[in-house]
Amino acid sequence: MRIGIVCYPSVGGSGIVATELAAQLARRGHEVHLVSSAVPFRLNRFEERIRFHQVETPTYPLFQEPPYVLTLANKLVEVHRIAGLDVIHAHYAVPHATAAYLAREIIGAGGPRVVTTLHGTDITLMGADPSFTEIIAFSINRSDEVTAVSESLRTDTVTLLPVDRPVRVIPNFLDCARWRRQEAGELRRRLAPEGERLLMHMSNFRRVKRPWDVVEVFARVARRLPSRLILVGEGPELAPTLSLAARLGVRDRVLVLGNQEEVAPLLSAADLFLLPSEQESFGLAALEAMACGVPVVVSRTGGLPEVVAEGETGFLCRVGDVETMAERALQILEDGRLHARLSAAAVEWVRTHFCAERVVPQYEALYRTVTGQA
Ligand code: GMT
Repeated sequence: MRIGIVCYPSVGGSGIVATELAAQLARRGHEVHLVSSAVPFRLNRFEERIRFHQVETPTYPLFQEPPYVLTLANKLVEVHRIAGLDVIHAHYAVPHATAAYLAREIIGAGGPRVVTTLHGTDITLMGADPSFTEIIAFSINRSDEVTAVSESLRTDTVTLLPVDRPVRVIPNFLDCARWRRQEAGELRRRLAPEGERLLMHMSNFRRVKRPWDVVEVFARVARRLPSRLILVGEGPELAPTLSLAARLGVRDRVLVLGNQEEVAPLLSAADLFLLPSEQESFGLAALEAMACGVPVVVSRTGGLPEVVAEGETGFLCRVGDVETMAERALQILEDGRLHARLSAAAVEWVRTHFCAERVVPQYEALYRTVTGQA
């Protein structure tokens, strides 16, 4: 099939999943056209059969807001005229499914079908904002098929918005050949020269991630165990988080790495992963950690209970309950047998449920259904 994939290029789970889906589809023989405003963050390997199309949005002094949704729709029509797309797969309802809808209308009969995957922010954060409700619901309702990355997000979508289309759940996935524990002895020696325990957090440091809780948990752990905290990613809450670390007296034990492309080696050196988010429709970072054999302590919110097996691959705690999170973290870090059990189960859990070979065929089946080839 000829599939157009539309996603955000920036660091974030939706762009990562869309890019990995593009790679997996290309390897299965499909022709993939990735459409975005810049080369997506993880499109860092050459893949035959993936072509990237950049959306340029010229600005004119008269118009204050760049009309991205229009230039994206225009680009999708252009790509269709060149490639004859069977499907446009939009990752996010707004603005991507909106632009895909416009493109389909412009192309008219015999044009591509629109599949929309919901990733969370558009529903749980923007969906509740009256400035967006109507356009999000419209863009979902006019899609030919709609998927959500977790059962929790599916429920939120149909509860919060006037959606009349069925929403199927297709979970996020990883290329398990790449996402696995790697030999990390040398890296560990550098990151934890005194044999300290390594805790890690990775996010875009937005308020929804509650990175201050990471530091609160770490400070409690560090009082009992020699340990270090590795922070991967960047965002508006990073500086206040580091100020808090300084106030709590642990700043010198926090290593700030910024955005990193290759995180599997880093994760392989870690003992524990923390994700104390307020909301997380899926929590791809926790999945990546578990794939590398790292037990996780996460908040019980959104789709995380579907991603983390409580007591088997990590622990789920109430949002903001840093005391319990710290207790759970210490329990895992102080008990070698528990750590080994959780670590092995985490790898197995991801392999059984979240590898590309299991999930990508679900998208292919959906494309066949939506184009009448089932
Ligand atoms: O919240 C983020 O980190 C970014 C956001 C995105 O657009 O990539 O993530 C959302 O989609 C990811 C991929 O499906 C999910 O793993 C994240 O849980 C989801 N974020 C939220 O729900 C807040």
